[in-house]
Amino acid sequence: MFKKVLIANRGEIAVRVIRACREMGITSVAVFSDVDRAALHVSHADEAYPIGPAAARESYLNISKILEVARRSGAEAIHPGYGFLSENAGFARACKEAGIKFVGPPASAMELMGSKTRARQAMQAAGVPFVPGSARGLSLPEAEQLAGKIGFPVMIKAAAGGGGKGMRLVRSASEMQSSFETAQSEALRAFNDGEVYLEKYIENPRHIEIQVLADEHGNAVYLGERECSVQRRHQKVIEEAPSAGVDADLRARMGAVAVQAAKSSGYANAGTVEFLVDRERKFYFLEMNTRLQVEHPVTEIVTGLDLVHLQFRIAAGEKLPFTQDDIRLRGHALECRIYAEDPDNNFFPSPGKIAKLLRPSGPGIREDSGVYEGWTVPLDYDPMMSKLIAFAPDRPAALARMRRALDEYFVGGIKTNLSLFRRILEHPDFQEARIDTGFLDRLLASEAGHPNDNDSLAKVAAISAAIFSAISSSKVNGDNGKNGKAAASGSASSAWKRAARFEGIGNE
Ligand code: MV4
Repeated sequence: MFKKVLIANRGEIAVRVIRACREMGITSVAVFSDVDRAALHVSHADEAYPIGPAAARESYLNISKILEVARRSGAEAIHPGYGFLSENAGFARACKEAGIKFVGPPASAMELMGSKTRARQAMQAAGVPFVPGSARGLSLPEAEQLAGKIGFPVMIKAAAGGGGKGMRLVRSASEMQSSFETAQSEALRAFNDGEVYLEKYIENPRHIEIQVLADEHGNAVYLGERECSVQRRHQKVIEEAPSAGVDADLRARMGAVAVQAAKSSGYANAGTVEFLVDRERKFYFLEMNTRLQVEHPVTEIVTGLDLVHLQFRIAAGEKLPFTQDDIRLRGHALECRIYAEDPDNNFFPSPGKIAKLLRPSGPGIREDSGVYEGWTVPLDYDPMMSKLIAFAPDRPAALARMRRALDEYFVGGIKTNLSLFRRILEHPDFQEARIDTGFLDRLLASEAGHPNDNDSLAKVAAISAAIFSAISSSKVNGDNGKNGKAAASGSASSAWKRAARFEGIGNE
C-alpha cells in the first residue's frame, strides 16, 4: 500500500479521501489555493502545500504545480477526487510519466469514454444497448437523413460533451439546420471540437447509473444502481440507492452491461455507467464517468463497502477482494446536495461567511462536509458545501430520517438550498417515487409565482420568539409539555417554533 498520497482537490471530497488515508495508515498531502488556506481539507491533512491563486486554472487545474508538490512531498500516488483534473487523460498520463500512480483508470480508458462517439462505437461492438442514432460524427445532410429515418424528436450532441453540455433538442425537420449549426458552433467554442452526432430523443426518462469496480487483473463487479433523476440544469440534487424503478431482474441486466462496458474498455478502478431508462423500462447506455462520483456514499451505504479504500487497493495493484456473488444490497440511502445558493433567486450562488452552523446527526445520518462555522465559502469554486446522507432499512424510513435531519440543519449567514429539499421530500410524487428527469422542473414550474416563503416565516417566528422571551420570565421553549401540547407533532406551527429556537441560539 502507498505510504503517502496527494489529494488534488478541495472541499468535501478532499476531506472524504483524507479520511480514508487516515484509516489506511497513508500520510495525506493536501494542496490549496490562496483562498483555501483555512479550508477544512487543509486542516484534516497531514501535510498541506500552497499551489497558487484562487483561479482553478492556476491552482487545482495546474498540472505541473501539482506534480511538483507530489515530487517535493514524496507522494507515491495522486487521488484526483471529482471535477478538476479527475477526467483529464493528459493528467493521468503526466502522472505516469512522473512515476506517480494516478488513482483512477488508465489514460486510454479515460480518452475513449471522453469521446462520446468513440465510446458509442466501442459499446456497439461490445453489444451494449444504446439510444438509436449515429455512432460517429455527422454532417448536416447526414443528420437530416438519419433524423428522417429514426423520426423526430432527436437530440444533437457534441462528441466531446457530456453531462448535458453541447446538447440540442430538435422537434421537427424545420428546426434541423439551425439547431445543427448552433450545436456545432457551441461544441467548437466549448470543446475546440465541432464533432456532433445524433440520437433519438427519449421523453422524460429516468437517469439511472451503475457503479462498477474493476481491478488491474481483469476482474470487474457492479455495485447496484443509483437513481439520479432529481436534477436541475444537469446538476443532480438528490440521489438514492436503490432506485424504486429498478427490480432485481433489471438490476442484473444493467449490471451485466455495465461490467461488459468496463471490461471491453480496459477499465480499472471505480467508474460509473450512466443509462437512460424509458417508460417501458428499456435502458440505454449514455456515457461512462471515469471518476469517483459525488453521490458515491449512497452506494457505500447499501453495499457496506468503502469505495475510496477500494480505489487505493486497486491502484496499489491488489485484486478485488470479493466477487459479484459476495455483493449484497441492504436498506435504502438518500443524499441531498447542500449548496450555498439562493432558491428564491434562481439558485444564484450565495457564498460568504457561515455565521452559524448546526448540523444534523443521530441514527441513520452521515454528513460529508467541506465547511465549518466561521469559514467563508469562496466564490471561486462550485458552491457545494456538503452532502447530507440518510439511511434506513427501507425507503419510507430513510425519507423520514432525511426530513428529520433537514429540520435539525441550520446554516446562518449565507443562503442555502435546504428549503428546496423540504419541498421535494413533501411532494407526493417523490414520496411515491414517481420521478423522472422532468420531476424537479415540473415542481419548480408549479411553484412559480408562489415563492418559497419558509424564510420569511422563519423570520416572523424568530421575531415572535424574541418578543415572547423579552416579555416572559419563562424560557422560550417553556410551553413544551406545560400546556399539554407536544411540540414534536411535525405541524407547521411546531416547525416555526423550532426555527425560532434555532435562530435564537445565534442571537443570544
Ligand atoms: C438524452 C435525453 C433524452 N434522449 N438523450 C442530459 C445529460 C447528458 N448526459 C445526456 N442528457 C440527456 N440525454 C436522449 N437521446 C435526455 C437527457 C437529459 C437528462 C439526462 C440525464 C439526467 C438528466 C437529464 C435532464 C434532461 C435531459
